[in-house]
Amino acid sequence: NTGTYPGRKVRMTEITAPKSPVTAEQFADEIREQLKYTQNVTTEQATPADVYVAASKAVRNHLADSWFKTQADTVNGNTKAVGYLSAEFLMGKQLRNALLNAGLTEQFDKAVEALGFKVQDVVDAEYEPGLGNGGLGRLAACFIDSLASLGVPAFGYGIQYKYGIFKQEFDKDGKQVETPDYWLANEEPWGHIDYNRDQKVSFGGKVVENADGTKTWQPAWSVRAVPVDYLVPGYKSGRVNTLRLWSAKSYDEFDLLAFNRSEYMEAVTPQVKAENISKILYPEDSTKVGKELRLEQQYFFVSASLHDAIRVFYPGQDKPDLTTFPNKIVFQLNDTHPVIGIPELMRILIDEYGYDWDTAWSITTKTFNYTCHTLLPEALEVWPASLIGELLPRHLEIIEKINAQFEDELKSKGVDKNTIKDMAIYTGDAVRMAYLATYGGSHVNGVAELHSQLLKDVTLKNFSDVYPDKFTNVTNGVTPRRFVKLANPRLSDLITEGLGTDKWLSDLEMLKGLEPLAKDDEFVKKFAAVKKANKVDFAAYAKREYGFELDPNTMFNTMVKRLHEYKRQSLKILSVISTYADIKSGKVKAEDVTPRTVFFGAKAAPGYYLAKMTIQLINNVSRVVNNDPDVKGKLAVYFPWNYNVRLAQHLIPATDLDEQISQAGKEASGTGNMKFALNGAMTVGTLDGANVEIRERVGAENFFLFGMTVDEVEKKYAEGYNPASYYEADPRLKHAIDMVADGTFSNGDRNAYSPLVADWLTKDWFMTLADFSAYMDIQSEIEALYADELEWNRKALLNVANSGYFSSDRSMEDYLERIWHTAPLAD
Ligand code: H2P
Repeated sequence: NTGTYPGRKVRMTEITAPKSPVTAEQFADEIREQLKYTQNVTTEQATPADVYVAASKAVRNHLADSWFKTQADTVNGNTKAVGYLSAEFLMGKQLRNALLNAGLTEQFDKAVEALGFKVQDVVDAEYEPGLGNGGLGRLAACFIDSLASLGVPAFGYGIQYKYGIFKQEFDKDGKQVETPDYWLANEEPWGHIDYNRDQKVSFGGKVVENADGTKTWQPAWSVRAVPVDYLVPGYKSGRVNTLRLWSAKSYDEFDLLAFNRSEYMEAVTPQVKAENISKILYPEDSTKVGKELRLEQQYFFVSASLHDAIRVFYPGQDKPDLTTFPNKIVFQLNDTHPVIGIPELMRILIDEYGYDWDTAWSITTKTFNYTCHTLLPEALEVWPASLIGELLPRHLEIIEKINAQFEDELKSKGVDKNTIKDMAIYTGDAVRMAYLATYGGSHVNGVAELHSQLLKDVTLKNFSDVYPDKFTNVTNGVTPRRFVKLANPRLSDLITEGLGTDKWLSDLEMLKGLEPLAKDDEFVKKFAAVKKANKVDFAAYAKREYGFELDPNTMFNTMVKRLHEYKRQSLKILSVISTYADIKSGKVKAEDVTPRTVFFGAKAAPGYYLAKMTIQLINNVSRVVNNDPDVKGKLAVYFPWNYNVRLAQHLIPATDLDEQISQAGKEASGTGNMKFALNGAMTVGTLDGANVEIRERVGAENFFLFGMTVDEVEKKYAEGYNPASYYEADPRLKHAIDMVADGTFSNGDRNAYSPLVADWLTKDWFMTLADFSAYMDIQSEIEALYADELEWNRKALLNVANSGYFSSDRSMEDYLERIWHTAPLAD
């Protein structure tokens, strides 16, 4: 059923932010005051960075009353709150978003000018916090934005890493170099450290049995979890929620005895050990190193958050009735990272509050739900039991008991012995966190229809057979405030003009109203002009930030996402090489070439060898292609380093063609695909993740589909996949791979990429080679359409008109209805 959609299920609390809470003059005064009394500089002495801090604090002050009121209503109201437990929140810059939601954008712009500064300089002074790896962390940020905008009481709970995702640079050979991202080097005006709401989190030690049979955990060491609060202002909802990120501090700052013995390093060991916990965000794929620290991080933020929720909802109560806990707050486990929360809540209830096992279990299962974000088995965390035993001995006991209860339950349901063994949460050696989450919570969801189906059919099949009602789907979404309104003001204005209202920003399905305008050539031309102007803007940005010389008259073709083999950046770069060869050899006539600028943006996990080599290859293809006069004006390749939310906000609105080319059955959802469609890019993609739903909604004729389906992929694995046969069969592919192997992109060094080439020809687990021909073939279709500017833009506009479903507001409504069973606060 595509084409007709139910209207909003949850009505947004239409509290419009006061039209003009202050005038520009008043806001300028507020900035002056902040400069004077908190920054302690005069307006004359102030730098743009000072003004940025002062303005940010002034905006924060404007949101304070709504924040307090929301907190009070959250605790006192009878609406259940949502706790979103996530190891990552990739927030992006805060100032513009806060201004938008506080209704202060214009006042800010005018005030800054009046103070004698350039708006751009002030906004640029904000340093983006990189507290996430990619889509998973950015999704969490979109979700909390939507919850606040819907007026749903919610807490984001996570970690305030001192170092976010590494800063990416490229060396002279095009290799990725990682440097620490010390984002807190300068004053950070958004997070408020609340030392008085701290929590103690303990580790190690042993469990002793008391005379009455109860257990006492005697931990070996503890750290202090200090919350840093970020405001999460809703758009026109009058609500401001809280993102509470925990920072680890030591209880023993300093060992004075050791210091007095001149053992200066030893003296600070406990401090270093404690503070290491929130030191750095783990790159998702590095599974080998630092397992212990990663588990410490997970337990640290989850334990602090659960205790915090009890503090918030039962203020000042020594013996709260925690059987009501699931009526106060429902916790969403964002992937397996916070799943240790299940045994932790059991421990809190039993050991700290004296509940019996069955009561504790009933509370716990009602409290948690689990979202899975992957189909790659290696991304479902499995912890060595020995590690859990060492770090969290009481939790290991509880997990064992949960597992025993689970086995009994399966037996009583008639599940056979072997299946029970396959389903073990605790294998004796290891703990499978995804299984623990599935059994220990009420619902499990995937993040797109296809993904949720594959979870049921493959990844968690046994569980879905036994507990079919637990499984559901919630397709991901993105916030239109950041990714359309802030990122693409020109398009936003045009949409508002087309619809005659700006209400679409809180009811994105209204974009459907643009559909008839796709028949109006004048409107389509305006739409095309918006894209063109965005490309010109991006060219200026790329010149300023990266020194690139871009030609906005070429097609802008973009692939941005974490670097991973399954996402298949290799497929894109091989096709670029093939096109390069064809243009250079004259196989394609100059007049038949569609001039293109190809952009890559991607970070590779520091320990991921082939991903890093792919980056090196892309950079060197870029170097060779961009310096070759034979293809000048026809093909260019750019890899702006350090892809982040800020760059996304500039690049997405300027893109004509977006690449979503993962192997079918591997990308859980994708959210970049949604951002591009909403910003009027066409997509070339496989039938994978949310691509399937995007294509369904925008129409097959407005989407460039290619490649194998999930079933075809499975069949090929079963038959035995031989990548070399594809290399032999398609001369374009053979030529492209040969060029990588013969030193064309490594100054003649034939060994530079041999591991990559060997992998392609002998393994190619994600079947890049098998999809290459289909990918090349669809390019001619793409180019034919691009030649017809009006038609291209008509289709791109239809993408915008039919992508309203992909708002994270809609995702939140689905979670509310299918999983959380709660609603916005009453006014
Ligand atoms: C992951 C998945 C994406 C999904 C996203 C949010 C882990 O993000 O792979 O398919 O859209 O979570 O659910 P990413 O690959 O971008 O790190």
